[in-house]
Amino acid sequence: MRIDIIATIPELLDSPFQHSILKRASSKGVIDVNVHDLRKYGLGNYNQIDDYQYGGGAGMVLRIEPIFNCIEKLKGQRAYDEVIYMTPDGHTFNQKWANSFSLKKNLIILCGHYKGIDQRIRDHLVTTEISIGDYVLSGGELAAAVLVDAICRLVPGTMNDESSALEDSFQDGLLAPPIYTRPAEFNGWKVPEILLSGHNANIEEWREEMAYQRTKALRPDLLEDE
Ligand code: 6GU
Repeated sequence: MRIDIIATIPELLDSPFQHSILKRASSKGVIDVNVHDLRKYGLGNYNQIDDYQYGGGAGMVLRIEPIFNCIEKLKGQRAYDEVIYMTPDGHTFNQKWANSFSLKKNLIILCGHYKGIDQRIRDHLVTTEISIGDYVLSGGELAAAVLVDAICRLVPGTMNDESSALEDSFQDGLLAPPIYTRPAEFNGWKVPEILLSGHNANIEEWREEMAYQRTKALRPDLLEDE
């Protein structure tokens, strides 16, 4: 899988992609993440990427040409499944979106900044608009890092323990059950007896029940959704 991220502050993505799962994924060659600095496609001597809005109003708007040129260049090199625009007014990202994107081959993720981007980019170049929640970030880069992390860990070959992605909260529509490690007792706080029993079938049943109870208590909306 290849992901091309178009960013106005590419430095914001350095740290996330040099660590953890994403680093492992790219060093294994399973996932190839490329960050493109929009300013390299800027106009004139000052590499201008933004401008005042027509009709007045505070805040600068990203211009069409640099984004168009960057996307066209990429599209000239390979076919893309999606051009995703990160924006607070997009579809709210969740595990279903992550699953669906993880099945794609080539993705472009466009990060906005300032007031936003010229609407014509959204109308003609973007295929899907995604938000990571109901709050406003100053740019799309951190949101893109969240998206890429959630997607990458679903691509086979990126996780050490393949089955663990399947056991995540949300993957089956439920929150994950509680987990424990040694010691079996600390400060008088005990690990549930059943986990020490060695009865795998009973343990599995207990985990399913706990996942259900937790979901019912903390996120009843997940049970109503289906
Ligand atoms: Cl994708 N972008 C920005 N700027 N703010 C957000 C967001 C995205 N998702 C939630 N807030």
